[in-house]
Parts: sequence; C-alpha cells; structure tokens
Amino acid sequence: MIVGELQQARDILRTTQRVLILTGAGVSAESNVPTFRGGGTSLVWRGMPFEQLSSAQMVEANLPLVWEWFDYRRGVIAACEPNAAHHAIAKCQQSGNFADLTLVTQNIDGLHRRAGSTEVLELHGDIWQARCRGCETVFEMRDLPAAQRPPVCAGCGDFLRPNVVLFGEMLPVRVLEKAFERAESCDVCLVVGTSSLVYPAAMLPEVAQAAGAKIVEINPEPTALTTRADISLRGKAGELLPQLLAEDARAEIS
Ligand code: BV8
Ligand code: ZN
Repeated sequence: MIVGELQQARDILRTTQRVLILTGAGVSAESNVPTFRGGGTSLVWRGMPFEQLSSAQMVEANLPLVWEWFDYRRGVIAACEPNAAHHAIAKCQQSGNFADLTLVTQNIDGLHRRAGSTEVLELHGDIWQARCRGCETVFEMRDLPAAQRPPVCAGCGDFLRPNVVLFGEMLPVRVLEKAFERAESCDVCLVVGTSSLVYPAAMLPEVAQAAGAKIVEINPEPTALTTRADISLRGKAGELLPQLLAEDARAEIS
C-alpha cells in the first residue's frame, strides 16, 4: 500500500463530520474468526458450502444441522477477542472525533460491541441469540452446545432458530432502513474487510457514493467494490484502521 494513499485517506477523513463504517468478516479475521471468502477460497464445513448451511432452506430442511453449524461457529467465536480494528473503531466513536459516526456490520460475532462500540447496526443479526419460529420471541443463547438441537421455546414450545439473517431471508427492516438513511447522508463511507458480494449490504457504499460520499476501502485484496472506491488501501484492518482513525494522526505521515 502506498503511504501517500493512507495520507490521502486521512486527509479525506480529517475534513469530514459524517462517516459510515461498513464492516464484514475481514474486520474479525485478525481475531481468528474465519472469513467466508478471500484468497480464492469459500468456507466449507462437513463438505457443504457455508451459503448452503446458512440458508432459509436449510432451516426448513434440517434445523438440527443448522444448530450444529452455529454451535460450531459459536465455539470458534467464543475463543476470539476483539482486535485492534474493533478497538480503533470503538475508540474513534468514543472520542467524538466525528459529529456523526455510524457503524454498520455484516458480522454476527458481536466483537464490535465487545470492543465497546455502541449503537452497532447489525444487519445480519447476532449469533449469541436465538429466535422462536412460532412466537418470534428472542432469547440470549449462551450455552455451548445448545442443550438440545433444536432448542425449544419456553413460551410456546415451538423450535428456536439462530437469530441471524440467512441467505434467502429478509434483513431486519428497521436496521436496514437506518443503515440506508445514514448511507445517504454520510460524507465518507469507510468499507472494511468485506468482499462486497452479499446484498443488500453491498448496496450501502453505492447509495453513499450516489449521494455524494467518498468511498475508502480497506482490504488486503481487491474486491467487487475496489474499482468504484475513491481510495482502496491494500492492507489489514488491524494495521490500517488504528493509523487511519487515530486522533493524533492528524500530522503528516512520515
Ligand atoms: C436477501 C449471517 C431477499 C449468516 C449472512 C438466491 C437465493 C436467495 C437470495 C439470493 C440468491 N442469490 C443472491 C441472493 C441474495 C443474497 C446474496 O447476496 N448472495 C450473494 C452471495 C450473491 N442475499 C441474501 O440472501 C440476503 N437476503 O436477499 O433476501 C429476499 C427478498 C424477499 C423475501 C425474502 C428474501 C441475506 C444475506 C445475508 C446472509 N447472511 N450472514 C452467517 O453468518 O452464517 S452473510 C455472510 O456473508 C456473513 O455475514 C458475511 O459477513 C457476509 C458477507 O461476507 P463478507 O463479510 O464480505 O465476508 P467475506 O468472507 O465474503 O469477505 C471477507 C473479506 O475480508 C475478503 O474480501 C478478504 O479479503 C477480507 N479480509 C481478510 N482478512 C482481512 C480482510 N480485510 C481486512 N483485514 C483483514 N485482516
Ligand atoms: Zn415461542
């Protein structure tokens, strides 16, 4: 990555008040949460591509297997800590550096909240929650593995499913509407650690740019967004975000 681009990105951020940060699985990569894609591979578990396991159709076809898949994921995530990227975003939010900083994530691992970020717009839900298929009640889901698969609703007796948005399912309407509203009013859309392939989340930078915002991307690899980005910083979130968002980083990069 060319140092000048980092300085350019910092100059863009220095002169803005309204930033929308969109994160994907790559922001948790340095916490050892496996990404879904990247390096030309796609996550497979028990011989099945993740998009098949994390799908509305699999909830209908084999809910116990969906619970096994999410218990496996929760087991991996339970051992992970927020990394420097999560902390840099949380610190920036707390510092009040920007009049309006909106954090939107595609991740379900909860690491932004554990790093201290608040008002996180979690587009795809929360792996630590379950939702009843019958009465829609949401429960915290901390026991690992689930006591029984699928767990049963204490209220109505129907089965619970992970409270996450699976492929083929609608995103939570209020969260999505708020994310689009903020995308339309931000001056900079900072896109970190996402292959920008999953919709409707991947529309957010496009909406921001159409409304006049600049797009800054952080990713070790080029993505579907790169050609559209004003600046695309080739590097890791845990290394670049602290430099990009640090308060005292207003000085020129040496
Ligand atoms: C919807 C929760 C419509 C679950 C996720 C056919 C049938 C049905 C729908 C579709 C279809 N074809 C297309 C669609 C639409 C589909 C879609 O977009 N598919 C894509 C694959 C083409 N979208 C949907 O289904 C959405 N719903 O459209 O509903 C509808 C309308 C009416 C009625 C009903 C329905 C729902 C999408 C949400 C799915 N759920 N997550 C789970 O986690 O198991 S999405 C899943 O992908 C994860 O959340 C993940 O975060 C997300 C996006 O991926 P990324 O975050 O970008 O992660 P990825 O691994 O891809 O990339 C990581 C990046 O990090 C890489 O670029 C890598 O280079 C980079 N990186 C690596 N290390 C680092 C790094 N970056 C920085 N630093 C590092 N150190
Ligand atoms: Zn119920």
